[in-house]
Amino acid sequence: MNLENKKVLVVGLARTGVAVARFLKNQGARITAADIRTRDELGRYAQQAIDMDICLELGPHKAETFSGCDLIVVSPGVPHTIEPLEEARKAGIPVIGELELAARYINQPIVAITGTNGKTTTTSLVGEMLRASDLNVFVGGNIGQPLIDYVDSGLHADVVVAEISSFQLDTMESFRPRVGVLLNVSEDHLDRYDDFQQYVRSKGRLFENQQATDVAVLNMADRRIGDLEEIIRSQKLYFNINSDTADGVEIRGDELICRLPGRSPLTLSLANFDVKGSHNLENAAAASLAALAAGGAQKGLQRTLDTFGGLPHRMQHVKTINGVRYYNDSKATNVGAVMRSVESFDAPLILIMGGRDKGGSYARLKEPIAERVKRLIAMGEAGQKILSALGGLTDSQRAKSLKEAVDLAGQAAASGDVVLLSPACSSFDMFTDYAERGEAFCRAVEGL
Ligand code: UMA
Repeated sequence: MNLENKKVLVVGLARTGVAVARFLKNQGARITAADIRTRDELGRYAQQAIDMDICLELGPHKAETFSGCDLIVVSPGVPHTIEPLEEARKAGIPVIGELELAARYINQPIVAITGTNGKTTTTSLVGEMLRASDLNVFVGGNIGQPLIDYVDSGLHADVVVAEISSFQLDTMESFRPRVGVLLNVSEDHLDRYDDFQQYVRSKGRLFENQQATDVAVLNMADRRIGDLEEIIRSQKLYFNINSDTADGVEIRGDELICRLPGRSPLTLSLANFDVKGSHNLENAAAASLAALAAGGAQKGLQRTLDTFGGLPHRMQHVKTINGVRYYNDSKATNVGAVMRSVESFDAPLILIMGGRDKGGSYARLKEPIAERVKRLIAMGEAGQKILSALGGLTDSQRAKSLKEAVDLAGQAAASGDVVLLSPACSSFDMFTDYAERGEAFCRAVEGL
């Protein structure tokens, strides 16, 4: 792809947009970067673009800017259906996302991980397993560092491990992972998709360009994934298998039994795998399959399972105060994630939920809340909707801020209880992102 002197419009100027602009600049393209936010709102991103000496167009998008370029590269946070993009497509202008741009330049095998929940943990595990197998690995994508940074760096990893979101898949064309992992699909991002089916189809696009020599790692227990199977042409390996008739990984007690076609069965121990929740056993199983398929060695996988300590903001134990354990699960931004987290505890729970609603229903939480939650504290824009759906099932109350929610939880908790922040919502009504929300929770707990 020759970008020299091409007029390229970069839409969205946050982490992805800045990285794309930097790459395009190094390729000799003529760049305009457009973002609906103001310079003040964009902060350091606007400054980085100014330092690169590229043309900036901030505020409402202008149709003529979109129609007057050779190529448009969009960030994942920009809905691919906004009008100026639709108009540009009609005018024959190619519109691609950062993932597609990067994929066109990456010649190394890619292990791509998607799913509604567990992506970041699984991506980190695969990266660690391959590193512990003496491979040179780049880990990026939705996990934080855009893949285009890898391309721009000129580095040559043996394997690229990428966390991939549905938003990134919506704007791909030729992206073809050597190993694709689909962990699970449950309701999420219904503020961006017409319905759940559209979201599931978007996830299925991970396998769209795979060939018979590639590998698909799939969750056998997820019915929705079963619906996608017939469109997948690559070799299918399953986790959550419960018989030795399929190829893949069986979770048996604290062991993973891995059966890969043409290889002797191999056993990995989970005895020292210290990350809470049954969903994390699934993440470990999926990661092991993907790492083996990408050239990982048994020793490297085992060492990672023995030492992996989990990630911040995902079922992170913050502190125990007077026998009450406080957990930060700020990354649980949808109902499916909260269900798995709530089901991981046997102790009475005080659950803090809320933030910006994402358009789905909270009804699936009724049973676990009625069974396990002794008090529900709802906050943020979605607070009232959550209380209307779930408030009648247990003691419940509304908090004006996260700090107030933690104070109320601290007052209500008795020794042996667990206080869990697991919001089922995005953070954007009160914080920049889930990490800032999680840090605020930790500070509030420290202040108790
Ligand atoms: N914007 C426009 N026009 C629009 C809409 C938005 O200009 O019509 C602008 C916004 O004002 C904003 C920018 O576009 O400045 C949006 O950028 P972005 O949201 O893509 O932000 P990045 O910092 O580039 O972050 C993205 C991913 N964000 C999203 O998918 C929402 C990050 O995933 C990812 O880590 C990063 O690229 C690097 O690849 C975050 C995320 O929340 C963690 N992902 C979702 C999830 O995991 O559920 C999918």
